[in-house]
Amino acid sequence: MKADSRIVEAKVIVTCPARNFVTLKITTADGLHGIGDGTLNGRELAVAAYLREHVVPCLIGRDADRIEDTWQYFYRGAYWRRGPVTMAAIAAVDVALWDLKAKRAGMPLYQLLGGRCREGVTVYAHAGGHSIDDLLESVAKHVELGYKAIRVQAAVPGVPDAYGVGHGTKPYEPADGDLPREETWSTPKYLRFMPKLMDAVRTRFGFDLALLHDGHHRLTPIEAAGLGKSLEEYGLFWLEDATPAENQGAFRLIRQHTTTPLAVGEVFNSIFDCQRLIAEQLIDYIRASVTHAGGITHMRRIASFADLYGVRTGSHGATDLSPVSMGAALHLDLSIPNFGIQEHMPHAALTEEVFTHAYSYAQGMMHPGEAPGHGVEIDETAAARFPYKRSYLPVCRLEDGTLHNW
Ligand code: EZ4
Ligand code: CO
Repeated sequence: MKADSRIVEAKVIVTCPARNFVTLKITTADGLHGIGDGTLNGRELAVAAYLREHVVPCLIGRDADRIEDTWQYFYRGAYWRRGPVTMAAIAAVDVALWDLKAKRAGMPLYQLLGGRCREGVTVYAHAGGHSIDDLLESVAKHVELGYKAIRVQAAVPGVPDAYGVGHGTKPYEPADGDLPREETWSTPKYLRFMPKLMDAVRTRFGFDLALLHDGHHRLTPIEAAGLGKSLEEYGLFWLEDATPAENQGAFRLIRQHTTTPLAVGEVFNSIFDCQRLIAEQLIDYIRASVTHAGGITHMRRIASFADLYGVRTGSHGATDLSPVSMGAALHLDLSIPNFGIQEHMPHAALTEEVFTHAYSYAQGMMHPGEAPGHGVEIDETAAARFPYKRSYLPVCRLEDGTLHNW
């Protein structure tokens, strides 16, 4: 059949197999299709409407082969630039087009991106516990599964809702409320507890295991500096989201006080969110993701820029990014020189009923597989069985009731 890359259909699929996902499926005149993820946790329908009402009409008739031009069309052409909704919508288009182009070329996406730079993608898993002992068991389970890098989070004595710990025996999955759940937080209790936690993990597992920790934006810069300092002897792989980064200069203060490596950026949507952080070498890992930062096209730009300053990538890979996002991320991770690590939070079994994927995990590493495109497909019949369900992330308050960063 003669190649005809004109876009004839673009469909937005919203489905909730264990959690909500927004998927864009683009079909070309010669019958090929590509899919992209546009999921924005807790604000899913805003992206779906943005795509349906404002993006899809402009896609019909465009040449799917013109990926960069299409990116520019939706970024510059919209006049209103950046923002999480816009950039997730652009990402959905961009990843679908890269998927299509790689399928058309008959190669896995990483080949189209320049080929592999390494054997596989080192990933880190989440361990969590209601106590230090509980956490140690969770770490042990992940070590058994072959993980070489593990994020450790545990309940903090005296704090009802520490970040990163599941409810009851359920795994940690924060978007669980029909309305936002309210959590309570105490920074002083957390800061006193953290060295004890890390000490217990190092005592049991030694120093070969890479340990990561997520502060989830809850500290001020000076508190973050203190935490980094108090954890130096435990040799963390990174301290994540130590403080919010709207003010990029805030990281200078942390940097001046500690050699604990810093990672930030899972909520970033543009290269301009990390321009200073990278150029002034205030961070070590940039956590932007394919879905939330404008797709493969924009993530490649961020990664290349970061490479100039010795900053490596460590993309967000939570379950609120769909398997499509994970597939795309793994192709990018494999093909860029300054890859650092990839977050891996396995999806629920129900999610995997709707999304099939060529990527796989073994012995602490993932590989995107050799299927043409990014290797992830959506089963639309299965997707239709799981209608959208409104769910919010929690909000966080200090003990005196002040609204804080979740
Ligand atoms: O809490 O994606 O590092 N991972 C994280 C995530 C976030 C969720 C929020 O939706 O911080 O687990
Ligand atoms: Co995080």
